[in-house]
Amino acid sequence: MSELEQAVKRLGKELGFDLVRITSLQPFFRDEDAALQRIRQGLMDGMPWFSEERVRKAAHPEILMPDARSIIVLAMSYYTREDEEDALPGSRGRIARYAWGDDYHKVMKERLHLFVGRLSETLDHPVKARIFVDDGPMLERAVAERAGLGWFGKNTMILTPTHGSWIFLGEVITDLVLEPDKPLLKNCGQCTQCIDKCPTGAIIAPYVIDAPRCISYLTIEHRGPIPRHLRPLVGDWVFGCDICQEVCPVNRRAEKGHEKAFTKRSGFGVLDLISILGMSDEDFRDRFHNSPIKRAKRVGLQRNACVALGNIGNPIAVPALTDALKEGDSLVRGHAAWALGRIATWEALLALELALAREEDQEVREELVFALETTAASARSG
Ligand code: B12
Ligand code: SF4
Ligand code: SF4
Repeated sequence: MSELEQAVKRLGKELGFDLVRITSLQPFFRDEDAALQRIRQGLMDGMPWFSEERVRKAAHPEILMPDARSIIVLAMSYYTREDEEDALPGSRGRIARYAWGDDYHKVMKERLHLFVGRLSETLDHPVKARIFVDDGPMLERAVAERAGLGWFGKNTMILTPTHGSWIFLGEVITDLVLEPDKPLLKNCGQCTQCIDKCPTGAIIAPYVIDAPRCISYLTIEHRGPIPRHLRPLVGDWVFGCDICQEVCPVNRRAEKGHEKAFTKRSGFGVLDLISILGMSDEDFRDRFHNSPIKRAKRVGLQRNACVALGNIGNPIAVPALTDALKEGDSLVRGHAAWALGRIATWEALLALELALAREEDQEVREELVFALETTAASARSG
């Protein structure tokens, strides 16, 4: 490694990145084929922005910046300290760890701009660069794998020897001529923990996710109703899912991260779902300002809260769900009906009957009828 690569890596570390590696602009043929195949097989359905055109650009990074010579890939750990949680027992919804702190897009992008600026100062000439953090045509995990930052786990996460998979990735495409690092020759061996423990069976083969079945997709990206057959499998997750990372043995020895922006905000590890149901748009904006959770939007998070409350099954949630059935948006009313049907106390059934008498939206009526019919059927069989 020459002085230039050493300077690049030193600077990245000084700015708080935990891992810094380099790769070339060679095309990513295997990943291009895999991604195109996923799209064609419907495994990326619901994310129209993940298009064939985007994959082609991403797999041939020279298109992104014609005079580029290298890609620097930088990672930051978000595996930070955990605190006690204070949500009410019986109404706790889980948030994926990556969303416990500030929005990583902003934090990483600002830091990467600083990195490029400092690099130009250090080298005493302007460095040409384009920056990516989960927001453009870049196959970020393929880049990280080839740069030797980590290896592909069977859950499709990049696993790093030091920080496990609890990392965010960012890339700088640059005109600097840098010596590429070598890929790590590691893999998961015989382990299949993530595949076995995924509640929805979304990891349909090693290195292949059926995104429309993944709880992370369902609770963050998906708009509209959550397919009914998947709702019971979502458990108490209301934003993202960490199961295939929590069960991963590589993550058991992961070092903690140091980035303050990613430390958990108070009440963000688990959310109190009853208070979520009563939120206005303004409350939502205030509470989730500069948080990844804002991506779900108020209605999406309330929909998710209903599903989780239905799965938790605690009658403590019945009054809040009954209010949501009266006052929520139609998407929320439909999911509140489903949740009340699962809880199925007499108060819940009464709320469903009363709602059916006044509800005009056809889809919500259908949810109400379904909830009442399934509770009646289970009462008969019980
Ligand atoms: C779309 C997307 C999603 C979708 C689809 C997930 C998916 N697997 O594609 C959804 C919404 C479900 C999602 C969920 C999550 N995501 Co996401 N997501 C992305 C995004 C924007 C694109 C990913 C992509 O290109 N998918 C296309 C498919 C085809 O790629 P792939 O699944 O990685 O599969 C590769 C392998 O199969 C490989 N391959 C093919 N054949 C073979 C054979 C062998 C032997 C091997 C080893 C590999 C291999 O080729 C494929 C292409 O590279 C990236 C950011 C980016 N621009 O890259 C973030 C990104 C991947 N997500 C990230 C995170 C943190 C998550 C979540 C953990 C969030 C959460 N806690 O809820 C979950 C994890 C779910 C999971 N197990 O993947 C991080 C991952 C960091 C890491 N350590 O890997 C990224 C990189 C964002 C970032 N900048 O940090 N995500
Ligand atoms: S994030 Fe959850 S649902 Fe998605 S693949 Fe991993 S374990 Fe399965
Ligand atoms: S759980 Fe096992 S198979 Fe899955 S990513 Fe981790 S090491 Fe690989």
